[in-house]
Amino acid sequence: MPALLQPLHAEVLRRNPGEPEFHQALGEVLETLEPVLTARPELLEARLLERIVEPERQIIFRVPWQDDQGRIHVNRGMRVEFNSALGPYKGGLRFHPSVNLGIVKFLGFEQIFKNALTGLGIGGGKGGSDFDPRGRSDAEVMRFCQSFMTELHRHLGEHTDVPAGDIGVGGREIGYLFGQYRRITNRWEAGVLTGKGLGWGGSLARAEATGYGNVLFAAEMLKTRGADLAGQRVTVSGSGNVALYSIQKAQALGAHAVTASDSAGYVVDEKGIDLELLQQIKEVERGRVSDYAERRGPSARYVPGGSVWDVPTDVALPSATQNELDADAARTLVRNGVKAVSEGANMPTTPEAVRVLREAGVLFGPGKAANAGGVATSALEMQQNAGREAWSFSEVEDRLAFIMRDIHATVRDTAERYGAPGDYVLGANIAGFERVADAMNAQGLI
Ligand code: NDP
Ligand code: 2IT
Repeated sequence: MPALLQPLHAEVLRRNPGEPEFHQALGEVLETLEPVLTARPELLEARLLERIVEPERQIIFRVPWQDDQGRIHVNRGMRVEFNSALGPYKGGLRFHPSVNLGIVKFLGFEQIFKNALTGLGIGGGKGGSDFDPRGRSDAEVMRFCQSFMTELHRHLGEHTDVPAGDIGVGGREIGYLFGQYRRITNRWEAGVLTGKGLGWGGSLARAEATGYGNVLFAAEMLKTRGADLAGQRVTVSGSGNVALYSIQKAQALGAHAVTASDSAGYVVDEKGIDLELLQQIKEVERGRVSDYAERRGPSARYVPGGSVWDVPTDVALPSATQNELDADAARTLVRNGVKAVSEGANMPTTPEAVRVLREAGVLFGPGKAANAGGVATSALEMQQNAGREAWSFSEVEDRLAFIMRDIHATVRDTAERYGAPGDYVLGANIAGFERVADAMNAQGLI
């Protein structure tokens, strides 16, 4: 940590005890900001960073609900409204038993800079609950979502705070949440949530956008070294929204996507993942990657437990969860000749692993830049809702591709301008920070 930022760092740790993921996300950003604070003392003087690290508002609430047997459960709901200098708070909701305030804060903090990088006028926020949807019936998930929204609705609005999906929150959950918001408010306010169904205000290509965007980002990185994604071997972790559409786009661009995983294990399929089969199992049956291996035949091998990063690859796309790729995994990837790692998930690579990759000269795309296609397309959904329009798939996809190329160029140029060519982490953090800090500075002491 640069000496200049040590007091601030210590103060944030003191004020947010027991939140290791938030500390990690904060540390990763602070470590890269010295060059911009030195070059632009007005930002230091205005204590912009001290203000940005403190959420504008944090909401924590009780979510009582009844299961199918009539038993009563109580979960905790959260929304951290981190920064609205550039637009309404924007960011997903995560339903997973591991969710706590520190995790929501880390995600909300990352979201500020990610959303700034899209250039689309969205602030940063994140929310969720420690509710575990695994094994719950549709009726139980609906009752939970209705109870969750019964409290959260008063904090939302198309100009105030606009949630979307994240781990454990997909089209089904957004539907139940939207229905309850509409009942309570008596407003058909499409722009209050994104990731909606296509028949009622959703955008074509939103479901695909995060995975597609990350693959486009990886392709842009490879291009800077004269390489093409076509023909490369690609490994993907996870088997949810981001993973599935990363596999689809990688295959469409001529790469060989050979893995998927979940929290129980991974599958490696030397013939390439059969996406139709995996989608049927994951999206329709809500099954596991072990089911895929069973049904796919001899080309697929299921490895229970274990690390998907043991599989040799050219391009690795971690797309499951935070800290899933550690220093050992990074060393294995390097030993196997990996060329690029691009983060579909938020903070999947540990700081030590990032160092290992950087020292080995591996291209590394941080999630703030690489997975920004999802939230960017959420902003395009809001734009369509505001104009009561529905754009074609190719229109949305073309805009997404333009945005991803623009983010890549911005991040690269920023890294170069601040004396660290090729450092996408520094470039993304500084470019995002400057946009937010400049807006806050212009808006007075906020
Ligand atoms: P999904 O719920 O659709 O899928 C999550 C996947 O990750 C599942 O395969 C799940 O396996 C696995 N996973 C989740 N938690 C763990 C864990 N603790 N250990 C191992 N595996 C785990 O979520 P998404 O695909 O939407 O999100 C994946 C990542 O991408 C997250 O980091 C999210 O924040 C990030 N992201 C998502 C965006 C979006 O638009 N959806 C946008 C940008 C980033 P299992 O079923 O076994 O839990
Ligand atoms: O991490 C993320 O960027 C998301 N989960 C998507 C957020 C959004 O509002 O679309």
